[in-house]
Order: sequence, then C-alpha cells, then structure tokens
Amino acid sequence: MESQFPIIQIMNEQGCIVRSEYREQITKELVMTMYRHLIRTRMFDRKCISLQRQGRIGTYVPYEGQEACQVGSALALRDGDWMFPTYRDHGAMMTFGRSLTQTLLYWKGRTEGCIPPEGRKIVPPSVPIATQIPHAAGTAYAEKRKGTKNAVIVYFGDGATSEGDFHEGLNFASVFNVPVVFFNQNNQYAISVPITRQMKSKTIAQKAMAYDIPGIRIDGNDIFVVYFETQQALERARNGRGPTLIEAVTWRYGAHTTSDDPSKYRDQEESKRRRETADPIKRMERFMQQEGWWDEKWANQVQEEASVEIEQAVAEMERYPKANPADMFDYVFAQPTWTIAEQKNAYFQWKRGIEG
Ligand SMILES: Cc1ncc(C[n+]2csc(CCOP(=O)(O)OP(=O)(O)O)c2C)c(N)n1
Ligand SMILES: [Mg+2]
Repeated sequence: MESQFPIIQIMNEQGCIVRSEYREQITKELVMTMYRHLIRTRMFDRKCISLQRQGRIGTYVPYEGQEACQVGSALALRDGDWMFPTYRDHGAMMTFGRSLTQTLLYWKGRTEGCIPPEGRKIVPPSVPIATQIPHAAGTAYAEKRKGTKNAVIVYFGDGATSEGDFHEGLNFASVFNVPVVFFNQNNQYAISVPITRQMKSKTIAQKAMAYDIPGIRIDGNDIFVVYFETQQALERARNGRGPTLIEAVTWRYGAHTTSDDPSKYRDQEESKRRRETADPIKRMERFMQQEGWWDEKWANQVQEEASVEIEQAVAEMERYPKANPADMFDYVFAQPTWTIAEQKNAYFQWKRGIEG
C-alpha cells in the first residue's frame, strides 16, 4: 500500500523543486506571503508556551513543526469556505483570519475566544477527537443543497482515524458527494500512542479507497505540496466532484500539550534530527536562497513585524479578567441539563471549601 500511496513532494528537503510543472505558479509574491505566515505562526506558538509557563494563559497545545500543513492548507481557502479545526490548528485559524488576540483569549479560557471572527466561517476548535468530522460533512451537504461554490476543510490527527466519527463522516461525504476536504495531519502520535499501535494499515490515505474517494499522501513539511494539493481538492469540491482525503505526513517537535512530557514515550533525538533535516521553515529558506530571493534585511523585518503584532495581542489579552469557571457549565447548552447543573454546584461547593 505504501507504494500505491507514496509521499508526494513539490519541494524536497534541500529546498529544490522536484515537480517542474509547478515552477511557474511558485511566484515570489506567493513565497513571501507563505514565509510571513510561517514565521508569524511559529513565533506565536513559542510565545504561547512562555505565557503558559508564566501562568498568563492556561494549558496550551503547541504545533511547532506542523506549520507548513496549517499555513499551506489555510492559504488555499477562499473567503466563503468553512474551517473545522481541532485544538492544535490555531496556526490554520490565524492564517485564515482569526485574530491573535482571540486565539490567546481561547487559551486563557475566555468565551470570547470561541466566537467566530466577523465574516469568517471558522468553527470553534473541537477538543473531543473526530467529532467535528461529521459536522463538516453535514455542513458541506448544506452548501451543496444551497447550490453555493463554498467548500469545507476539516482538520484531524492520525489518532482521530480510529474513531467512528471519522468513518461516518467519510462515508456520508462520499455517498452524498459533498464539497469537503478531509485534511489529516499525521504527526505520527496520538499523545503517547505511536501510529504503529493506532492502526495496522500502512497509510491513512489508503482509507479513502473504502469510500471510493481520492486519497493523497503528501509531505506535510513541504508547504508547496500542501498548498497546491489542498487547492486542487477544494477545486474538485467546488465543481461537484466530491470529497478528498489528504494525509499530510509531519511531526510535532514538542509535547502533546503543556501538561505532557514526551521524553517518557519517545526518543528526543528524533525531534532534534527532524528539526535539522525536515523543518518546514528551514526548507523554505533553502529554496529562497537558491532562487536568489533571500534577503536578510527583509527576513529580519518579517520577524520584527510578527513580534510587534504578537506583543500587541498579548497586551490586549491581558486587559481581560481571568476566565470565569461558571462559563464552563453555562455555555454547554442553552438550557442547562440537570447533570451539568449538579456539576456546577459541586464545583462551587468544592471551591468554597478550599477557600474556607
Ligand atoms: C473522544 C475523545 N477521546 C479521547 C480524548 C483524549 N485525547 C485528547 S488528544 C488525543 C490524541 C489525539 O491524537 P491525534 O488525533 O493524532 O491528534 P494530535 O493531538 O496528534 O494532533 C486524545 C486521545 C479526547 N479528547 N476525545
Ligand atoms: Mg497525532
């Protein structure tokens, strides 16, 4: 199966274009836009880890290493499209138009962080694994029935493919031929469970065969292949040609969340090695250097601009009070169920107890 679903690249690890038919479409303007987003996305992630360590935001989910997957796929979207992210996809959300401040408010536990940005169909991140997949397929069905040209992208991890929701979503989308792109980031771990213990199949892309839809396996650290393959899948979706499953093979360098210690379940040398050989940003820099498009002064300016934007967002986030724990219970349903009402009572009783 691995030979039927090879990992496709447009740019190899050395930053060379290996599929010349794309050469003309890779303009300097596109590359500069991509690079700006990659840098902003990575700097934001690192800032969040330090904010979490200082107790200025809550538990945080890092995505460092997966930036090409998130930026490349989000840049392929059009304004009217829908995005269904997970807790790890705020890089994609910010690229598609969610503000940095709102993203920080989400991680601070403020409900403001869950409100979709004005004019953008970005659904709040799904923390329960794979539950967003049938929602995305249903939304695509609604767009189809309305006769629009809007498409849907839904993100999920390798672990999510073991959930019933993944299979239900793909089956529904295939039967009703709806405009959805299933974008899998195969970072090869579901918390501490490696992909080899997650599934017997050699690839995730091959699971598309069961639903008779296209399945593509790409190098998730090559932003060009992510961008162009997502764009083509979205195009098929818009033109009535149904769903696509994309498996983007990647790696998270850091911990699953800030409350996880990856040294307990994997060799840290592996992340170090991948950082040196397969990093999505370094690869883009190698490409720009070979093209003669690399400009140190411009690159410093990109970092400077990102830093100013991030610091402003942090300052805005800090003007908001701490999260109110009552929100956790009050915003699940319009009318609270008795179970939630009981949980809320129990929480505040406990809190009063420890506060004396
Ligand atoms: C339905 C459900 N079961 C279990 C969990 C606990 N959980 C949180 S993250 C995670 C691993 C998910 O792995 P993957 O889908 O590969 O995504 P990644 O975190 O690697 O991006 C699990 C099992 C959950 N959030 N939801
Ligand atoms: Mg994973």
